Amino acid sequence: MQADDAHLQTALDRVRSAPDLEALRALERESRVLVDEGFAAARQSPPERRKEAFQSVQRAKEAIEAAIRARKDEFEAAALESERSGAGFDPTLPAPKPRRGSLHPITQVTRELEDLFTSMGWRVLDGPEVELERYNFDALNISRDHPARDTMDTFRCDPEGKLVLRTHTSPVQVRAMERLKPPFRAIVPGKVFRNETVDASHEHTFHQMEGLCIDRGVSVGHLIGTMKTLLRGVFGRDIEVRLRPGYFPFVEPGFELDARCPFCKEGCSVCKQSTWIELLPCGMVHPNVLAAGGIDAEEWTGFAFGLGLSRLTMLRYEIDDVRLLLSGDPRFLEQFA
Ligand code: FA5
Repeated sequence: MQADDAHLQTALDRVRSAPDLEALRALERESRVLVDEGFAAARQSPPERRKEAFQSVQRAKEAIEAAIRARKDEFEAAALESERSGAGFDPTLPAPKPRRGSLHPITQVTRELEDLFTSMGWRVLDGPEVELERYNFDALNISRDHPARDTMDTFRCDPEGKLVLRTHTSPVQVRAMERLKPPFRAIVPGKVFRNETVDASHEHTFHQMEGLCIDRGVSVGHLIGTMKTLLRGVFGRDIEVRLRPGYFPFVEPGFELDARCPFCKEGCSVCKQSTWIELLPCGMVHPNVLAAGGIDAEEWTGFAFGLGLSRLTMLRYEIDDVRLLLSGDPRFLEQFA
């Protein structure tokens, strides 16, 4: 093919009148073959005419490419115009179904517990996730040299270590005492953070729910009764509990509360064949903590508990790896829709 060739004119006419994009693509392939043939013929021409022959094919090639580009632009403009004008749009077609999200299993358990506790006259409180060291440790009677304060366990937010990512929901105990007049009862669901080595049962970021009841004459009996009500709410039936001694500087006496395994009678993998599940630490509020919250320990007493919400959610839905909870994996989350 050459620029002055009648072939070129025909090719250009065909490109300009191509009926659609598909036909244009076929013409594009065809013209490439013709151009290649044109260059091959130019190579064979006598030396004195060769340069001119090459230039002529090159001009033809450029003319065809420009015509193809222009025709493509016309098709694109027409497609856009038809889309804008609404042609081909059928308003009677059903709309695509929106994908519905669902509540995260931890949120579901949290809301159930909030309903349960508010029905018993408890209030729901919140507290900061970035916490002052004073509330996270000092006001809770946790000594300066306690190992929990170590950076191995606690994420610190400033070089002086005055700000930490709260390691538990217990700091809200003291914040609540400062804000509310006794008697009061409150739960505090929320996220906590620990510099942990992560495995199937330990996360660096997990959920707890603090409980705090301050009144006159509060006893361990009130604590046990409240915990049994909590378990009945979560598992839908009465579940036996037992207390073992446990040490936390902010309660005295302190306990670990175990619940009878809700899944078996003789022992299973969830309860590690013991028929008991370690559920939550709890105890009677230490007088030093009441004092730190500005409450007269001579007049007022209280109990507190620190429920591992992530662990309870795992128990409730038989989830075997805590890391799934905050993985954000839709395949996991879709199961709770
Ligand atoms: C505490 O955090 C105390 N503040 C609880 C408390 C409150 C005691 C009030 C007395 C009175 P502990 O470190 O044991 O305690 O954590 C409480 C619960 O959080 C544990 O029983 C467990 O269920 C859960 N938990 C602890 N570490 C992790 C972790 N790395 N990943 C997931 N859950 C965890």
